[in-house]
Amino acid sequence: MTPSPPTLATNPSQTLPIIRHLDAGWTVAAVEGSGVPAEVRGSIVPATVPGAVHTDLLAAGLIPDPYLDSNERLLAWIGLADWRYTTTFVWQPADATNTELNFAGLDTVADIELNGRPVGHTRNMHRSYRFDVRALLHPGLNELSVTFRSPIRQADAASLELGYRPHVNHHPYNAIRKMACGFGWDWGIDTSSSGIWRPVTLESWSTARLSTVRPIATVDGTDGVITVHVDVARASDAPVTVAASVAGINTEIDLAAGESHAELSLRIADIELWWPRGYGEQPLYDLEVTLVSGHATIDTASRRIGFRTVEFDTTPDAAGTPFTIVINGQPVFVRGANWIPDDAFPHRVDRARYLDRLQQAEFANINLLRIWGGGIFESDDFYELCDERGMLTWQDFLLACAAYSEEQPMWTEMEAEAREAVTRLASHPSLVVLNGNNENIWGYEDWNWKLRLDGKTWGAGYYYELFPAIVAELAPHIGYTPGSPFSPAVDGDVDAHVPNDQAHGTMHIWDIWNQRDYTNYLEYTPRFVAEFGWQGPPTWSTMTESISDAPLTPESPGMVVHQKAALGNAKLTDGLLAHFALPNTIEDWHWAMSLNQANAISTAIDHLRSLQPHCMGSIVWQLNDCWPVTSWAAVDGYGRPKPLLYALRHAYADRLLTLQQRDGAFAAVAVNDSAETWTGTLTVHRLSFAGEVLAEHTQHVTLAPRSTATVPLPASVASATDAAVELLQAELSGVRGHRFFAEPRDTGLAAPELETSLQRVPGGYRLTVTAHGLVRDLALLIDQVDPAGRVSDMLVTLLPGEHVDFDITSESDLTVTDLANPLVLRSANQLVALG
Ligand code: BMA
Repeated sequence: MTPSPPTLATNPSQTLPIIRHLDAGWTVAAVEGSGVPAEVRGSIVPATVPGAVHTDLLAAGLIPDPYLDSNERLLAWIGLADWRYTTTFVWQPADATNTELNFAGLDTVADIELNGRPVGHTRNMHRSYRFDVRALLHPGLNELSVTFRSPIRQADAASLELGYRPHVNHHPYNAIRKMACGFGWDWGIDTSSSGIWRPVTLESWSTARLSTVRPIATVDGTDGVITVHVDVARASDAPVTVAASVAGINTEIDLAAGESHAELSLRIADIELWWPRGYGEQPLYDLEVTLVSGHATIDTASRRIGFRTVEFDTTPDAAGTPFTIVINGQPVFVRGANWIPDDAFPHRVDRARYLDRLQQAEFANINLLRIWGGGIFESDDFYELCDERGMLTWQDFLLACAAYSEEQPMWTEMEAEAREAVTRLASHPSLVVLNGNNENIWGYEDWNWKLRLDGKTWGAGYYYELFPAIVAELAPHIGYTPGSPFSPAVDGDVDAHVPNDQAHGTMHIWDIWNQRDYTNYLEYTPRFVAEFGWQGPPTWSTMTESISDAPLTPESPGMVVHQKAALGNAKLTDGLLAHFALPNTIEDWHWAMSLNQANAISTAIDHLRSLQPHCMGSIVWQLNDCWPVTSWAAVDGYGRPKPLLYALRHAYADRLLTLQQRDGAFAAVAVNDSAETWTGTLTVHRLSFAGEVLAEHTQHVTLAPRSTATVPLPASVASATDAAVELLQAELSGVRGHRFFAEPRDTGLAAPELETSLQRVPGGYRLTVTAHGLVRDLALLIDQVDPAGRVSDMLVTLLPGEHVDFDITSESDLTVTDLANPLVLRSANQLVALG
């Protein structure tokens, strides 16, 4: 089927640029690739723009869903083929003197032709490309084609041209400017896809147009100062005027013939500051920029800006070098999560999906998302939503876990993409950190890269020279750090301490999970942790919707395709055994690994928060997934919350009460990360599993806003008589913290005795669960009975006689029998009673 071409009318009387979306009528066909199967070879397939070849072939019924079973392997031929996208459109010459084709994103190595004549060649997914095509267009029907070269072959060829450099995973993603995780990652499907991943437009204009608009909003006393940097593309020497307005303040600058840059300055008195969520409001100001020729407005642009200051406090102290993000003079403890592309085919992530994911982050009390460097510079939709909601953002430059050539053509590509991204993102008040790379400095120093590089460049010029210079020039109001992790050098001596030094700057903790049990998080006393994580499977419904193995086991064929981490299953098992016995059914395995993931991360976060202000950041790896997979994520690849999301919600709550070892005994640590004072009587009970109070300590405590209090406990409370059947419970104005004296498998947790009652409420149900014995980490795995269902809480510990209400959002008909099913209503007790 060849769709009929759309007719594009032009309007000569219009003086604004005429922007036409070339999103219709596209087809795609394989043009080269010996592995292309017969049913695809020769087929002309309707294509979606923006899109990707995989999703086009899927929509045409020519391939199965790459996310299911072992289909990833079956579809490996796609990345080895060349693909041509073609469309036609009707065009008539208008008064406009200039007509340009604007590609917002091409993935990746592409040749563009218009009416059979070359327009351009592109090699960078992270840039946009604009071509003057006026001379190539003709009245009537025009044909546009974009031919993508196999990204695998292109990356391989480039790796030979540039010279081998170390990288993780199986393809040399560091030789080509394509989203690194698109070639597969330790949580990512290898699609090696191609496509027109962002919109294509045909833009006609005369005289001049706005080419970049970059507002820099700063704070001067109680005033806001905005400097708007505007670049104008010109078709003629006619004088033009650039005008800017915000909050009723206007200014303008005339540009004479030959001038193409304007810098407009506006001062607004008594501005309201933009604050991160949890610290205040997010007032945004509308900035309008217009380009005027004579009396006509010939172009406009708008941005929503906010006023905030950002500093990193890295002043050395007695313990080393902190890394504290300070917003408007207020130090912020970062309760963060790392963010990866939310779909392996990123064009599928629309604004509604970003919003859904951000709401889940907010549910988990997260205040910062770090956009990791193996993915993309996130979209305007993402950043606009973060601005509106006070979600701080940290954007990595797109270099991850690899060494990178600093020679041409790489240097020019890096510079071009960095300049474009920083220019685009500079207006967003949520963006507070720009970061040179993910783990490359660490890798260079500690992963034997120096030997393998044998003197070749590895990226230092980007992290220490190019990127900081670009940030200083284009976005001086955003902080810059050369890497994550990054331990700053003492007095410029780069050898003064090793990278990933917990006493200095940011660190990643990965020996826990890869080699050691999660209780070892407690050995660390870091200043800021930008990555740490623990794996768990996706939710049950996501796992079983995407994998149809029979029998389904952790190592059945589909399951191993959906476990990408090196020795992932062995690490899951090793990491479980200190806490629970390894179950023998897939249902119990799934619950045990999900719970262990949640417990590992709670252990880390409770500890890190109890160390503040020595430690001022915790960015968990990772919030989201890009397809259904066993991974470190809190939200799975189909958008469903894993138990970990609830653990984050508890551990990242404004007010946290936790029991930690201090000087060889348990102490209660209260963390008040709210703007209000927290005061009351702290009660700590040593309890038997039967609920008897064996010892008690009470103390009045007052915590100032953003402060921590440590209350040592007397030995009568802090030490158990029988560790197997006792626990500590701390309580302060309704906030609780629990600590068991022994690992679950070494305790006498009995099979859960639960009583349930169900009530219909608007939008769903309320399930009330009453415990007749101690129940640890009670969880309602709602997705097992309603894959679209959501529940208000999980991982609740109840003493005998206590109850909890689970509020369920669901449109399904559910019964109390469905919900009380022991495969749905889960607890740690079930895993102990097992073995
Ligand atoms: C770090 C991240 C990712 C990776 C994660 C889990 O290295 O930066 O590259 O997915 O660990 O291994």
